[in-house]
Amino acid sequence: MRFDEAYSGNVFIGSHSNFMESKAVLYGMPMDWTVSYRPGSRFGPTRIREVSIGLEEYSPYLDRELEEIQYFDAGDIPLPFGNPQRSLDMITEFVEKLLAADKFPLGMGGEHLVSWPVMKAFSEKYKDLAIIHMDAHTDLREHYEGEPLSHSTPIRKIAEHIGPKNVYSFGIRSGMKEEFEWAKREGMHISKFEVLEPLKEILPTLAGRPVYVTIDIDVLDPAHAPGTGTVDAGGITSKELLASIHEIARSEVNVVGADLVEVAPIYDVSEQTANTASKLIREMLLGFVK
Ligand SMILES: [Mn+2]
Repeated sequence: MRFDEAYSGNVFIGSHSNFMESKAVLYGMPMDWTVSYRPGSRFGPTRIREVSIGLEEYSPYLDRELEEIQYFDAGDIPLPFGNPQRSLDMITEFVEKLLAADKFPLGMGGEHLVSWPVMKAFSEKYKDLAIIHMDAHTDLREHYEGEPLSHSTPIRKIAEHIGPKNVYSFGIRSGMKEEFEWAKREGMHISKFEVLEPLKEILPTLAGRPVYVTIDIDVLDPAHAPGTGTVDAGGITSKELLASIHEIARSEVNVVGADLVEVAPIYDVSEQTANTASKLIREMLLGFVK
């Protein structure tokens, strides 16, 4: 499995050519085999890279350029179609190598289930890990129609693995009553509907801790990001999501890794979703990689 050779295909703008010299590694997890509604997120990473050509390498928000952080685009993990367990095992193996090499992993989904093996690998390296999760959906199901490997279960899995009190969800506006009740009973933080304001209150309590940030593009309102599998009205603006990333970047938390998932380009002929995602990836690189 490739992880340290220069990727010969389409790469994200400003990618450094040398793995060894790079602090951060961008990688794709093109999997959508367990989605409950519309598939298509397997094509997210490729399209996010392609449209990144339209971005500037400089961020006026952070006054920083991609050149300053030296990141390496490793391409996509070649996941086997229709085999979720084998796919998750391959993701685990890949991320463990990046963590062993002391790289900052920045992942692109794919459906949200891909974040589960990634967060689990981080929890083995960082004992005091906390999760910041932005999403329209709770993702706290134990299973979907009897299937525990589902894109509606990753947050439940990591919450049970590291303890629900270490997981902080923001922007949530959809889920079963039982999921919200489980979170409340277990002491897991859920901010309904809003992201930026509750984040400002929570971040100081996480100062100094290793934090993994997982962002589902559907935290955005469908008006801002229609290109996703499970759209849900009433979300935040892209301006608020950018401000939230910058709030985390400027805080005292130690961001150790992150991902952006569920971009499904085929549902958005304007390509606004992929273009927004590529800007979010740039800001995550510039904000989170120190
Ligand atoms: Mn999700």
